Amino acid sequence: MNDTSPTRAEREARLEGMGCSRRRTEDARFIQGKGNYVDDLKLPGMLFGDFVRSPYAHARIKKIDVSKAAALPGVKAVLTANELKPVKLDWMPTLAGDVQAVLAGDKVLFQNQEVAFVIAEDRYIAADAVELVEVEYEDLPVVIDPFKAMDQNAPVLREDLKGKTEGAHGKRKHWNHIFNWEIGDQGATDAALNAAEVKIKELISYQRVHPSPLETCACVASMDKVRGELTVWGTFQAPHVVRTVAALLSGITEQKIHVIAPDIGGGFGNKVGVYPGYVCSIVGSIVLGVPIKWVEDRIENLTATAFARDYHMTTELAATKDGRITGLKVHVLADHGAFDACADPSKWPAGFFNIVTGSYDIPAAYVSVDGVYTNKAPGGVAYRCSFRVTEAAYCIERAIDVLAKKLKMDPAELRLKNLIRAEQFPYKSALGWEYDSGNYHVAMRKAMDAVGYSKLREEQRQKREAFKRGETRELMGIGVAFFTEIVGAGPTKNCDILGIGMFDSCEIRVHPTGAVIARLGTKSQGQGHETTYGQIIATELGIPADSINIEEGNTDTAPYGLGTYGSRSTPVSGAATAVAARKIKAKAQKIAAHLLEVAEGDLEWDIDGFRVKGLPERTKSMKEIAWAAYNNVPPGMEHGLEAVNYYDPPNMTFPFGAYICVCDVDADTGYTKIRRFYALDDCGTRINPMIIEGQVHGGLTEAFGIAMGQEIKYDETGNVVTGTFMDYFMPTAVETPVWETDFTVTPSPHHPIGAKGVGESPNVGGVPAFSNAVNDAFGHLDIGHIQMPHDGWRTWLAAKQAGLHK
Ligand code: MCN
Ligand code: CUM
Repeated sequence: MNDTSPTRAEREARLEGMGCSRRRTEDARFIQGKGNYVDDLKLPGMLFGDFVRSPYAHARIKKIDVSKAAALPGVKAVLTANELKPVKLDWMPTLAGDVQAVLAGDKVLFQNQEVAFVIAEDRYIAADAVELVEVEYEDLPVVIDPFKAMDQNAPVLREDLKGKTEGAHGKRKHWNHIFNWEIGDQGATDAALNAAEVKIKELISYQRVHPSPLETCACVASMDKVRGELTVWGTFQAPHVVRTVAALLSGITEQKIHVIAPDIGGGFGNKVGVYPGYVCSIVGSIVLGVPIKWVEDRIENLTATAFARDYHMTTELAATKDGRITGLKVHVLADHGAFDACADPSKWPAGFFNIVTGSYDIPAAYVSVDGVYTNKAPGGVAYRCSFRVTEAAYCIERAIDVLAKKLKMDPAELRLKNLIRAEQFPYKSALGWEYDSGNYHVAMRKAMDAVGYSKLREEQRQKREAFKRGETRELMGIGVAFFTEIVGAGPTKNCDILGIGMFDSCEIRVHPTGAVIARLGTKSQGQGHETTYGQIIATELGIPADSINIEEGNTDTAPYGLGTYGSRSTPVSGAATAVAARKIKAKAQKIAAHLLEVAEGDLEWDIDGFRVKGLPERTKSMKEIAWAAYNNVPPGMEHGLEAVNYYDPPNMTFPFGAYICVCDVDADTGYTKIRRFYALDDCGTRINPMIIEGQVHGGLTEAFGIAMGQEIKYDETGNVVTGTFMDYFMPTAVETPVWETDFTVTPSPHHPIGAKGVGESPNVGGVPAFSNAVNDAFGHLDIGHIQMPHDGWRTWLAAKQAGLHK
């Protein structure tokens, strides 16, 4: 044997495959300012669009006069609902089965709703022209508080639905009611509550927040009238879905529509849906025959595009005296704003909120969700949400702490007592899910050991004594959260978007020199897909990740896919990638057998090629096989080396984690300092540990923002009072705590590489950990659940209510 030939370890390392903390390939362009975002696109003759928006939250439009705006030099067109009506585009369908006004015709229903679209030679002229559009409004009474939406004297918000007693998800009880969604066994749950030795009931609210990605939503629409083809570049998390919607709405046949999502500066769910800006740009381009760019500003993004949460969860738990949970009942009042524009899989009006039994073996559960209209911006699912799993995890994790307080039991102890045990997997939950795998007690104990949990409790006890003696004004809080996520939508049997099943896809081509291009139906917005999909292929095919290009976001070249959200890329497209690679490997094995003149069965895989069993020096590397695929294939075999897979997952994946937060609250100012934050995540097989850590850091920072300060707030007239980053809390490196990350590995048994998603986990588990910590600081005092966000004001108020101020 030649001693300069690489060792097996060296061959393995050269691949930079799964498990390797490979540096992000996309960062080479991002850190040099060489990314290619929508706003970087400059086309000849391109015009710019800008919206006239409503200052009112609810008002009748008496008159729109665009004459002054249209007369401004440089203005090319002004669209109102009247112009959109003839082409039936004044309304558009939402992903939730509702309709949404593209431009308001008779009425506006939320502040900053789109009323007219001005198209001009540049962005500044467009903005000036917006000021010249005269709209006469007659203001109407508003509904801001969702608890008053279904009052008998509540104003009718959606006149377009007047008299409709059936909505997209069944009966409507009131003119401002959208749907009721029920799941679980109400009888058994009520029986558990009636028989309970101990029970709690608490209204747990998760405030309205906004994902606010660094790059706002944007598009460029370009109609080529000669070829009859429409190209739309946009900040799309789901480009193929946009193409299908555009085809259905415009009547242009789908092959003549090209949707391209270039680099995206953060999506976080904000860029899943279709917005009026896209429709107006497309219509404008079709009418004028030139490209039209629309880029939102920050205020528009914060006040008019998809918000998140706004869930008000009345939660009841039943338990025995020694802390066995026997039942869970939740009623949710969901504030959807003016239109139900939630981006859930079609059959799930409340997303996967029925994961609300969490990580616990709860025998009986029942959930009922009522969605209502209010005079607020539409949206509903966005912001690292996993389709309402954030709300569900917050609900159960707060409720567990409330119960622990009532039982005078340690909250970690109560969790350990009720966590699903390893031997119960696959575990069927009372609300219908089959959890694929988990080892919860191991994770929980590892987390508690890592932070020195019992020592922390002892320190807290001493600090409380010191507080009583007047030696400190600080309250120490310890927040525990154990979450179970549900990601990987989804099995097409119960998940679709507008009727298209939620499979996903990967097409891999191996070129003669052994280099690869792989194309996928998902779309990275910062998650590092170009790096990590390459790692899956590297391991599966024994080709160095550096020789593999990953391409996403072009509907002309990528196989049809449903896009990136709900942390589905790894569970669905990651699986498609592995399966496509395995198809190639199967063909490669036949070619290798032909080249080595042995039977296929005599070969075994070895890192980067095949070798003859028992004769390890007789090998064919994948590189050699790739060359042969183009000139020397077995008789009867087609040339080439490529495969495509459309993967329909048999089940969701269920990542989980144990988070612990330690904080100190200043009783006099309400200021909360996060002293420590420990996050243990289990996402099954880890593809790139460094990227996972980055995902967790980012998600925890967003969780910190939400728990400690974010809220999209309206005053009683429906005026948004948090429309800028001066008023909407955006944590910077200054406030953000230091994160300690950790992991366990429990592979998914049904996923080809055992991987589960992780992108949203830190937000799902992070928020309850922060909130439990702040609430726990007051754990020894006679004060109920403190609502989020835990800004200084609310926490100060809690201290005051607890009698801590003189
Ligand atoms: N990963 C891994 N091993 C695993 C699981 C994931 O190495 N076992 C890697 C993946 O290869 C991928 C990343 O972690 O590079 C995230 O994968 P996954 O959990 O599958 O999530 P998605 O790629 O589908 O991303 C969506 C998710 C969502 S829904 C939101 S919201 C969110 C999030 O990702 N938006 C983000 N993280 C974000 N990160 C950035 N930078 N920007 C956003 O907009
Ligand atoms: Cu819900 S935010 Mo992500 O699914 O894009």
